[in-house]
Amino acid sequence: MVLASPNPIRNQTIISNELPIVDLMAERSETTKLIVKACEEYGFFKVINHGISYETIAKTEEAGFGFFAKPLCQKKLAAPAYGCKNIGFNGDMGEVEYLLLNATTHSISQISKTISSDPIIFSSTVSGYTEAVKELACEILELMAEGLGVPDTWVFSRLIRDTDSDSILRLNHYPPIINRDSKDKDKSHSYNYTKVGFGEHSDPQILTILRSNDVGGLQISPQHGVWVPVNPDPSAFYVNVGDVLEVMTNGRFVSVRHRAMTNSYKSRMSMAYFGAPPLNACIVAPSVMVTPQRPSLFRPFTWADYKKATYSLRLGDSRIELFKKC
Ligand code: GA4
Repeated sequence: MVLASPNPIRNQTIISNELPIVDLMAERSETTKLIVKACEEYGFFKVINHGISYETIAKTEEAGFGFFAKPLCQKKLAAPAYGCKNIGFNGDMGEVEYLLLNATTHSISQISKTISSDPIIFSSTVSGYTEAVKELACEILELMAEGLGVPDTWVFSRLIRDTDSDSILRLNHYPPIINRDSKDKDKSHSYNYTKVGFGEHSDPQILTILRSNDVGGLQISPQHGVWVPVNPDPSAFYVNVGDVLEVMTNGRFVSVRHRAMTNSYKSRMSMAYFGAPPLNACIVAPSVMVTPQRPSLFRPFTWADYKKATYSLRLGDSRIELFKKC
């Protein structure tokens, strides 16, 4: 069903659509097929029956909201892990504040001292969550390899299990746009008044495991100029293919472009785990992904090369293009 877009971002079609749902308790061969199809068509799916406890998720959400509720001057003490409105280093901005943490227990424990007055609790909560979503990412990557017929089913997950993996955890807080006490409330007649929280981009890493509270805002773009809103489901995880996985599947899986919009009245908080390789890992598709019908699309590179290119470009730029064979 195609709906006329009532939001202020013009010339874009908003499509309401059912996105793929993967049940991790379902029969394995069905699950692998469904995951492969979802990654080829959308680069995106929802996971239910994922096995991560409500408590693990709720405690981390609470720790995140607790931090974002602090006065700005206190939050700034956590810089550069904390940022407000700035995205990357090249002038991108959004209606978002965030915590960006290296996803290792040691690093989380160090940075927690600047984030929380109870760093031991904060650190054990966030590390527990990070370990749980990392395991989920590995399980999904192994199902993907199996579904693709790659004999070494650890070929993708090994990169994020590596102790030198460059994975990160990001908590994004999107404050509501309309402050009921201010003159902004005049805008409230426009029932979904919204702004871009985090602009259109693809994720550079291997796989992203995303969870948000019950406030919508995430949209994916399966085609240029088409946006599909993703219904919030705090009990589920959303998974998207990153650029490195697109390369490692020789273009079979798509690294979907997506963005996050703010909500008029409610705070949205998302927690994204970005599973990444070690800096020195060579990114190349396993041989079964390359056939005479599907010749190799990308030249080999290291994650350090890709990360450097990522940070030298703007948020919405396509980085993967730079690594295509001529
Ligand atoms: C998008 C995905 C992750 O949030 C992120 C972002 C990173 C950043 O905020 O520092 C980037 C962005 C993201 C891609 C392009 C570059 C780098 C901001 C930016 C302009 C942490 C990541 O790895 O890439």
